Amino acid sequence: MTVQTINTTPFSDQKPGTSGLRKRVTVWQQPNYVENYIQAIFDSLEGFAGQTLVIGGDGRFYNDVAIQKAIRIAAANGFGRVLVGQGGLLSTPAASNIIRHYQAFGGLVLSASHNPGGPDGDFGIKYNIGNGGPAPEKITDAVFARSKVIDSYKSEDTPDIDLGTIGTQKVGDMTVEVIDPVTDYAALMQTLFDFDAIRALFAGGFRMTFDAMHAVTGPYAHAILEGILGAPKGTVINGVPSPSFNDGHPDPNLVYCKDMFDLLMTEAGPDFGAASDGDGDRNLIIGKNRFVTPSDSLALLAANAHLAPGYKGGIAGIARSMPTSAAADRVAEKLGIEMHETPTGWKFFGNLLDAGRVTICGEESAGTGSDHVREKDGLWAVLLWLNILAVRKQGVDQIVREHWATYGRNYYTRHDYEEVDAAIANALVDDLRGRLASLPGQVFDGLEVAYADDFTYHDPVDGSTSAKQGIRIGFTDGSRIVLRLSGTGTVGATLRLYLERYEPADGNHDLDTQSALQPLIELCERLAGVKARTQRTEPSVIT
Ligand code: VG1
Ligand code: CO
Repeated sequence: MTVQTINTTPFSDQKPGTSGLRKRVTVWQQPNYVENYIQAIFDSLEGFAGQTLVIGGDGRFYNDVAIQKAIRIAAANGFGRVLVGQGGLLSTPAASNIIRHYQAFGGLVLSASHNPGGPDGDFGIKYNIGNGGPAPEKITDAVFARSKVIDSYKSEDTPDIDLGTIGTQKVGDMTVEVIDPVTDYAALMQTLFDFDAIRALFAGGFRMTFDAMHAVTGPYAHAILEGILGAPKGTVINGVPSPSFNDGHPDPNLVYCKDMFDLLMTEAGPDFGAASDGDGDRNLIIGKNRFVTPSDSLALLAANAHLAPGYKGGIAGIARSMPTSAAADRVAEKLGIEMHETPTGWKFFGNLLDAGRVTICGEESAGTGSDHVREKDGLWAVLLWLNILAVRKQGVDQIVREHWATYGRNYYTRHDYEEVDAAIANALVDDLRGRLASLPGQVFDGLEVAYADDFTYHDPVDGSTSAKQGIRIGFTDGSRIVLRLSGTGTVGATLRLYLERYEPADGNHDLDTQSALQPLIELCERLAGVKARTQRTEPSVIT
């Protein structure tokens, strides 16, 4: 077996977005596209000779092909060992755990997360560093720069390795270990949560449905919920990973999990419903007659985390992405702990977690996690909810209501306009940005603008700065409009509008969310003109 150096020409579009490089499968299938990108990653790193690389993905179409390429390139570049999940599977949080647990140099996480898969769907590759978290911008910028000038890549000339059998194989001088994707993750969960209490909850007749959406969490949920915790067979639905997600859209929201939501709104349905996305890092939480918004879930988990053994000493601080509602801020204030607002994307939480300044992090996009790994973690959120339900012996609805009665309620919604013409979307954002300075002090329908800016993040740990992270328009009553462009889409541009209004602890917590936010939705249209400029009559998705 020999190392080959193969000439290539660069691609101009390998710029990592919010979470790695995501493209249509057909883009990845271009000759050398995968190879160039992986070599550009390795060229941007130093000191990995003889070290361990973790590789795994969500099992979507092209996962197997890309993994074989990644192994050959890793061997040729001098990695000493690759740890890869059996069948090429590792959920994103499990991959983060494996990197940390085995002190790997880093990892390649192959996923396009909640985007549809299959030959006409999306695929993605993300590099994670030794702390288990997504590479910071310093590295992703270097990868993009390298990808634009790359002229060769290295690959070991070797047949495909067998990903189906657990055990050790050799590729050139490198060892490849195929490991069980679930074992280490399940062991970690047992250190954090009171499994006896959750087992007793299920034994007492508590019923839940977990929708794995034909994606990577199936094996994890089967093993942990139905296996270790004794939930009845059938608790996990759509639990066999499929390369096309059964032609579905593995995004756990009220659009794609509508059937489960409807079931939870009936007396005959289960007590608790949950779901996770393609790569297992997102979570959807629904109680009987109560959908919990991700922003509220973050606040609730932070307020109740001490009920789980892993957090019984209390939490050091909370971080949320900028567009996430301020519900968690009120919890941090009450607990007297640090609160941080970061740009969208989990990579911005890594430094705060490493420095021990925050324990729990979350995003409005159904991502919640803690310092146990450096990714958001769908099943972790579900298990923490189960632990809290088991200890408090109350239903989700009651817990949510008590929370609002203590902290007030942040009515919150996100309106997405997908596949918008990129030129129109960019012009819209640029125009609004140009008018921001004139907004503070102006009053619109009784709402006075308190501040208007384009969010710039100053990382308090490493001093780095990230500018242009989304437009925020805040009002004196605590309401807020946020507008930003998605960094994970693969076709055209996606405009996200985030709307929030605070209702105090003694206020009305029973309004319909869309009606409660209607004045802000109208004001947003007046200020930004999204519908007018995109010629759309309504958002593609409302969450
Ligand atoms: C979206 C979400 C963001 C999340 C990212 C990756 O990014 O808004 O909160 O971190 O997806 O999640 P954007 O740039 O499209 O808004 V995942 O589960 O797709 O890895
Ligand atoms: Co995801």
